Amino acid sequence: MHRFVLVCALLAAAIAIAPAAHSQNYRSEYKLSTVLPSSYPWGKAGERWAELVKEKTHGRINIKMYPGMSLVGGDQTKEFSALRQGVIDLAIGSTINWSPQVRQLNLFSLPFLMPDYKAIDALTKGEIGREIFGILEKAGVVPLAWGENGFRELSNSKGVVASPADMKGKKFRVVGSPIFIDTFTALGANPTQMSFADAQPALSTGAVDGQENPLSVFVAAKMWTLNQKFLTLWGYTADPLIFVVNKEVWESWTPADREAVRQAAVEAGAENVVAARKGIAGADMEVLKQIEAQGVTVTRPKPDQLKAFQAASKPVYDKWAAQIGLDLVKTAETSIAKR
Ligand code: X2X
Repeated sequence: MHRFVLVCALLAAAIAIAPAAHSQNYRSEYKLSTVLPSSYPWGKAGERWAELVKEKTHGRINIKMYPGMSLVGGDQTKEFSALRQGVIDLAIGSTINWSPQVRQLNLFSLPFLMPDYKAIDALTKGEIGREIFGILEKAGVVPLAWGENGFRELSNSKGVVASPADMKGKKFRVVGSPIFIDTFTALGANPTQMSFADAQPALSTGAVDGQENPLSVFVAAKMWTLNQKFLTLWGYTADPLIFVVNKEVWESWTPADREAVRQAAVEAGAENVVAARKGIAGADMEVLKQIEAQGVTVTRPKPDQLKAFQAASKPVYDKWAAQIGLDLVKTAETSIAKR
């Protein structure tokens, strides 16, 4: 009887001190990786996530943002591995930059898969969104929410690009998944892969003629100052962003704090999608007007010109659909058709 009372008392004491002991194990700072700083919607999303987490956990979880890939020596393609290894605690990453480790993320880089914003939403908010989160969990990270970098538009210093013939002989900086090398090669251009940090001096000196990035990035980087005077709105791919946490870090938090971090990611992600689309779609064309006011020639390929880009890149679509997984690609195509 005595022993039973003692055990009960010890258990009660253990339960009473458990949450306190747990949050004492929290680190004083958690490192959040992003490619772009807070002058871009992407970095702004990082700041918001940190701010909302601080608020919702009453300061128990303190996140510091490290933009510019400073935690991985500037190499965007190493972010996912660093996140898995715990060099990075949290990240808001582009599907493109994680594609070298998670081949299914190349889905979003299939040329001309997503014709409009509803198509992006049909993927991220539907069955594909859930499947991709399942794949990321299996890869050892905890995905929480979707954000957006955006439709990637083409710019260059040499002249108007309205059809694949105009791509010939032009050198383009492309991002870190090999599918981009394949696409630009199929379109007749000269692609070369480099980080975003290296792209800016390369454009400025003319080592490369052009690049592709969302308009929110084009504007915030003032790409017209990097000789980018010709812009083609072809919307050939779009990269969503994904909010994730390292698994061990996640498991070190109390269930209530995990929920707070998830909620904060969902809120910051929703705000991020709105910011990424602002001024480039629908009735509000403010960002495009700003770009044109800088003397940039904006070209909108006609339907038959878009078809020519699509036809030229079709072999790349088919090759990569097989690598991504035909079932996943079929599900995506069906979701988009039903949007
Ligand atoms: O490197 C790029 O072009 C950027 C900033 O868009 C990505 O990280 C995918």
